[in-house]
Amino acid sequence: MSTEETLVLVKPDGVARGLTGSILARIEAKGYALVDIRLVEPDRDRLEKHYAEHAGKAFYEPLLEFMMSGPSVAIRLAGNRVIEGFRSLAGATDPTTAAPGTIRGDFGRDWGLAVQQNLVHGSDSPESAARELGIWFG
Ligand code: YYY
Ligand code: MG
Repeated sequence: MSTEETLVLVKPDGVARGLTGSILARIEAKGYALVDIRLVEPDRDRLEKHYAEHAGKAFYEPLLEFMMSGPSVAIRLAGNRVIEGFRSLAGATDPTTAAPGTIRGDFGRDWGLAVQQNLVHGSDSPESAARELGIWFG
């Protein structure tokens, strides 16, 4: 048993579409623990830190613009293997191909916009989780 923490974001599309409650319900039904939760309107500096690994990629600027388009809900989530487990709940990055039953597969699709609006973020490793929790809750 190794309890972990991860950073989950309900991205601006999820908040704007009124899906925060539905997404939280899935997280709670899975049995993960909400340690902290807040509504955040991140500035560019915070997002550059958060998405540093993607700097320079074609989707980077549209991604930052999208992430500044409205508030996100930041969640500090705890549980055994929660990093891997939330990524599994979220589904594949591309919401068109994300499996039905996942958050992205059930609620997301390709809206024909410059950025994939895929509703949620989840840290991808213990190192990413520690770094990202510092950025959003530090
Ligand atoms: O971890 P995850 O969110 O599933 O994907 P990443 O590869 O880390 O990309 C971060 C973020 O960037 C993704 O959620 C949507 C956006 N994105 C994009 O707009 N276009 C791509 N080709 C890849 C990623
Ligand atoms: Mg990622």
